[in-house]
Amino acid sequence: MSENVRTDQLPLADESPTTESRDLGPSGNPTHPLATAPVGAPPHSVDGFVKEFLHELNTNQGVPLSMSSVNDQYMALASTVRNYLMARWLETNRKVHENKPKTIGYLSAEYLLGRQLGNALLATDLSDIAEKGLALCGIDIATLRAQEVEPGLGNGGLGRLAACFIDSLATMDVPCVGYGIRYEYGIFRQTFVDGRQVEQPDTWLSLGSPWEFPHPEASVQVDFGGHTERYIGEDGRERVRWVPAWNVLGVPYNYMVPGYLNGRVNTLRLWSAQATKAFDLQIFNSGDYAQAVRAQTFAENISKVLYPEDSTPQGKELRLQQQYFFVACSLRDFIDHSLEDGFDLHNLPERITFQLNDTHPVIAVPELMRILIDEYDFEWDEAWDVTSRCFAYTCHTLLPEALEVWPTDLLGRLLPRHLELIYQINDHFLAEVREAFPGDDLRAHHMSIISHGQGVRMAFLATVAGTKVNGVAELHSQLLRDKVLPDFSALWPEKFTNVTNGVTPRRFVRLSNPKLSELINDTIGNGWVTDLERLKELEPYADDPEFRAQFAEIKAWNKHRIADLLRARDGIDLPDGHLVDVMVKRLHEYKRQSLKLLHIVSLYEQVLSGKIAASEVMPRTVVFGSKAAPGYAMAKETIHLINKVAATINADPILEGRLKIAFPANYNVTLAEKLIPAADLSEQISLAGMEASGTGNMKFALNGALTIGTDDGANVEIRKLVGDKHFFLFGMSEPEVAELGAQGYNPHSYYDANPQLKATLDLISSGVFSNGDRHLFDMVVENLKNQDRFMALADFDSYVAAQAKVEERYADQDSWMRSAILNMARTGYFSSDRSMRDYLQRIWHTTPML
Ligand code: 26W
Repeated sequence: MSENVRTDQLPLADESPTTESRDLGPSGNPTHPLATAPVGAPPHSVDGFVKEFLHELNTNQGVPLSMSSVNDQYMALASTVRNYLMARWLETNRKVHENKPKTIGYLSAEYLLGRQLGNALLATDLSDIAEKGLALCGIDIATLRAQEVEPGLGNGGLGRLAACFIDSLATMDVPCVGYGIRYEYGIFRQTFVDGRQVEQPDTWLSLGSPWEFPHPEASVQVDFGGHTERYIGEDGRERVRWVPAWNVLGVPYNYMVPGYLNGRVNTLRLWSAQATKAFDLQIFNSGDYAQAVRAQTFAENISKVLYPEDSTPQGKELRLQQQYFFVACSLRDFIDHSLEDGFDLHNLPERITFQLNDTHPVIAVPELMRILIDEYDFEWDEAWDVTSRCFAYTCHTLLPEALEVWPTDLLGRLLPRHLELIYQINDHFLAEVREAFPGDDLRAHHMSIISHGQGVRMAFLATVAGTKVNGVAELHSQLLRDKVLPDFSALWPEKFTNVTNGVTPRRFVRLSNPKLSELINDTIGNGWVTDLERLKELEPYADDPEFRAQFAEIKAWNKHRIADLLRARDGIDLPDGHLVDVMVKRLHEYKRQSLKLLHIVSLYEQVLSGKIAASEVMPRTVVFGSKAAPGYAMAKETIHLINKVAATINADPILEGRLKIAFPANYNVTLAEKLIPAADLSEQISLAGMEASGTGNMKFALNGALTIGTDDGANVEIRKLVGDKHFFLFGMSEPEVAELGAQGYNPHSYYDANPQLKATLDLISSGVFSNGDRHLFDMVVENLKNQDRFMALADFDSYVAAQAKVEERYADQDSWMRSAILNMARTGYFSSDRSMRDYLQRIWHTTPML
C-alpha cells in the first residue's frame, strides 16, 4: 500500500455501486421478426462491404468520406470487419451457452497480439474484397493497415506464445477464454539516442481501440489488504472471514479471437482496474482536489502499465496487485457469469481447466480455495480436491532468478487470507512428502513452498497444485525434471510432461509472407494453413530448379520489402545480394547478442589488420532487433555497443559495403512480420541449457531461413527434423556447459589463449567504436573477459567456424535455396495447432467442440 493513500479513504464493499442484475435480454417478449432472427453478417461481396464501410464511416466516425482522416477510415474499416465477425462471435457464445462444453481458461499476464486488422481480414476471407472495395472508395488498404498500433501487452516469448495459442484454439474449435490485463500502457516504445536505448510510454489507446468491447455491467470487485478473523458458523464450524481494507473494480474488455475460416470466434477478456468510487466529493468540496482523486488514480494504477522485465522479477507490490487483480476477476467472472445458476462447484474441473502461463497467475490457486471454503462452505479436502484438478502449469524459463518468490510479509499484508491458505496447502503437501520420504526432513525443507520462512516459491506452489507441469521444449522439460524441480519429479514423475512450443502459421506465414503462401498454395493447395505438417509435401520440390528459382525470387522480394522499410524508417541500406543474417529477440546475456557482436568485430578486425582482404568478406547485412528491460544495465550497454559498432562499420569504406549492420529500433510483432520472411540466416545462439524453447527459431525456419544455433531449447528438435546438412550447429551441448561450469570457467584464459579473440576484444577497448574513448565499453568487455556467465568466449571459435561454413554454403545459392526449402518443408511440426493438440491430449483431456 503506497504511503500516501490512507486505506480508510478507500470505499468499502457496501458503498460500491452494485453491478446491475445479470438477467440478460429484453424485459418484455420480443415479437418483431428481426428481434428473434439470428444476427446476420453483411453480404460477403465488394458492394456489401463498401455499403458497410461507408455506413460505419458516416455513423460511427461521423464523417463523410470526403472529410475523413486516415484514422477515421481505419476505424471504420476495423468496425466493418468486426461486423462480419460479430455474427460468428454471438453464434459461438450461443453454442457455448447451450452446450456447456469444457472450456480452457488461459491465464496469462501477457498477450503480445500484434496488429488485429490483417488477421481479422484473413479469418473472414475479406482481404481481397476489402482491398477492392476500399480502392473503389479511393483508399489504399495498405495505408489503413499501417495506421493500426499493435497492442504490445507483453514482453517477448511468453506473451507471443499466448497469442499464438489462443489463435490456434479458436481455429481448432476449442472453447477457450483468454484472461489477462488490459494495460493502459504496453511494452515501452524503444528509441535510440546516440545509440542508447530510450524508453517512451506506449500510448497504444490514444487513437482509439476498435477491437475491444468494454462490459462495465460485468465488472468484478476485487479486495485487497486488511485482515482475517475467525468466527463460528451457524453450523458450529469455525469459519474464517477476510476483512479487506480496500477494493477496486475490474472492468472486462472483450476482444475477438477469430478462428481461421471456421466461423468460430473465441474471446480474450482483459481486465482494466477502476476505482470503486469515482472521486470523493466531500474531500473535493473541502478543496483538497488531489486527495479527492487520489483513490481513483491509485486504483487505476493496477492496470496502468506492463512490467517490462522478462527474466528478473522486481518483486514490486504493484506487480503482485496486478497478478491477483486479473486472477480474482477471471475466477469470479467464470464462476458467476459462465456457470449456470446453481451449478455445483464440486464439478468445476469438468467445466474448466485454467492453464497457468508461468507462475505469474498462480495466486489463482489460493484464490479458488478461498472462494470454495469461505464463500461456498467447502471443507478443506473438498476444496483441495476441486482446486487440484482445475489447474495446470507451464514453466517458460530455466533462469533461477526468473522464478518468482514473493516475500511472506508483502503477501501477508496485501492478501492475508491467501497467505494463510498457502501455509495450509504447504502443511498438507509436506505431510505427503514426509509420508513418501519418511525421515527425510532435508528433502521436505528443500521442497517447502515457503522457503526459509520468508518467501513463497510460486513455482513450487504451481507444481503442488497443478495436475500437470510442462516445459516448452524436450530439452527444457528434461532439465525441469533433472535440475529445476528434481524432488518434485521424484515425488510425482507422472505429473511432468513436455509440450514443445509452436507458432501460428496464419500470422507468421500466410499473413506475413503472402508470396511464399501463394507459391505453396499453387504447389500443394492451401490445406497447410490449418494442417502445417502438409508442408512436407514440398520436399520433392527442393530438387526442382524451377521451384527453387521461384523460392529465391520470393526471398529477394521480401528482402526488397524490408529494405524499403529500413531505408524509410531508419535510413539503413540493405544492398541486393547480401546474406541477410537476423538476430531478433529480447536483449539478454544468455541469448548472447554479444557473441554475434564478437563475430562482426572479428571480421572487421581482420580486415583492419590486413589479415584478410575486404573482398574475402561475404557480403552480409546483420539485422538486430532487441529491447532491453529498462533496469537491466548490461543489456542496455550491449545495445549501446551494437549501435556504435554499427555506426563505425557502416561508415568505414575499407569494407566496401560488404558488411552492414542494421538495428531498427522498437522491435515488435509488426516488424517481425516484415523481417522474418526476408532472412537467410536465423541466429539462435544462446548458451545450451538457457533458452527454454525459443519461438523465433520456428518462425525463421518456416519462412525458409537456415539456422545457426546451439543445441538449446527447440533448436534441438528443429535440427532433428531439418537434418544436420541444413542446420549450422556449433558450441557446447548442455552437459558440456554443465561440465565446464562445474570444473570452473575462466573466460580470461580463452582471451589469453586465442589471439583472434584477444584482438577482437582489444579492438573494442581501443576506442575505435567510441571516438577514442577506450573505457566507454569497459562494462561489457570486462564482464566478458572476467565473468562471462554465459560462456560466449568459450563458444567463440566454434561459432566463427560455423559462420565460415555459412559463407561457404551461401556461395552456392542453388544448394542454399534447396536447404531453405527443406527447412520450410520439415518444420510443419512447429505449428501452435500441434502444440494445442498435445495440450488437449496430455494435459486438458478435452476435445474440440464441433
Ligand atoms: C517476472 C519477470 C518475468 C517475466 C516474464 C520472468 C519470466 C518471464 C517469461 C517467462 C520470460 C519468457 O518470455 N520466456 C520465454 O518463453 C518463451 C515461450 O515459452 C520461450 O520460447 C523462451 O525460450 C523463453 O525465454
